[in-house]
Amino acid sequence: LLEGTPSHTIVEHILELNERQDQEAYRVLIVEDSKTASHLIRRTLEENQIDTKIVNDPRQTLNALRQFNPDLILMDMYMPNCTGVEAARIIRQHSEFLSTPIVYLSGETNVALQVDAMRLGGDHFLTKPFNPVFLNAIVKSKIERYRALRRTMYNDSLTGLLNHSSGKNTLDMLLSSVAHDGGFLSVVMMDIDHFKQVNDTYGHPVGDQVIRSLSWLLKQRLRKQDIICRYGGEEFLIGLPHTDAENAFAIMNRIRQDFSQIRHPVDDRHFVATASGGIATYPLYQNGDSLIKAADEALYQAKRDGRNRIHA
Ligand code: GH3
Ligand code: MG
Ligand code: MG
Ligand code: MG
Ligand code: MG
Repeated sequence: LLEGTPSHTIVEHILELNERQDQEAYRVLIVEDSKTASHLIRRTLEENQIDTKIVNDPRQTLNALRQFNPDLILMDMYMPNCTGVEAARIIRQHSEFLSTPIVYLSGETNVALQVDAMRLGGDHFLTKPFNPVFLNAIVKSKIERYRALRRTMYNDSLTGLLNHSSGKNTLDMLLSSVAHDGGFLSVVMMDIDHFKQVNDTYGHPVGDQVIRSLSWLLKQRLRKQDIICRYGGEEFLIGLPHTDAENAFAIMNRIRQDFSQIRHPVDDRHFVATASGGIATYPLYQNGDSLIKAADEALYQAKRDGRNRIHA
């Protein structure tokens, strides 16, 4: 019923997971068959700096979700081809849209029917004619909570980077997209050297600061389409699409060098820390797990070779 081509790009997905979403304008998808009503809603939201996309044919909803990646869906109830409730049920069958807020905006005033609609995946019910101030307030508060929820689900709280599981999932998605287009994908495991000593000597909070400084450097140096994940305590998983082993080595070796130059302050003195990395590249390794395993083995080779180095 609502099928279409998947075109929500992987880069947008990573961007959104990479926490940089917070500076972006809120996005609302308006599913509404009436052109007049949808434009009135659009004007109301855009006056509040909310970006909108309108879908007049509800069968285009999934396509629009993938392309526009909204923070919230405003859903009409009665439309030709497909009702709002049917559209909501189909949206909820797709795990990536399981928690996207759906707010009904309908002329339906029968409470029993409103409750029915809410049982099938709705988050709120507003009636037409709507109060613009109230509509904006509901939309903004739902989106704030949705973004906060996503952050706690997908991002690490110390660094803001992808957490372990979202990093792995994103790597798998990136891998299928690279496999589809053809090309390389390099996976890097990077780990801070003798980090236990850093903690033991300077204390855990200073150790945290060292972890933050490496994550900051990675964010500064890598591209927006790259995956940067805090894989474990002082261990980072990095995915570099369309990058062969040689280029991955050059990029990561530069970052390694620059990290070793950072002065970490303690009281009126400072110390330096180093990190090691291992690289494995698709298509030599074919899936996420074997790439991670091979990158981990390369990392341990770098450690055995004396640390503060990248092993490709
Ligand atoms: P190697 O060079 O072989 O990697 O040695 P290492 O000491 O870094 O390795 P090891 O895995 O033995 O120690 C990692 C330490 O990182 C142990 C753990 O207490 C510490 N750690 C893990 N997570 C955090 C964190 O979030 N903050 C801080 N400050 N320390 C952490
Ligand atoms: Mg209608
Ligand atoms: Mg270790
Ligand atoms: Mg370590
Ligand atoms: Mg470690």
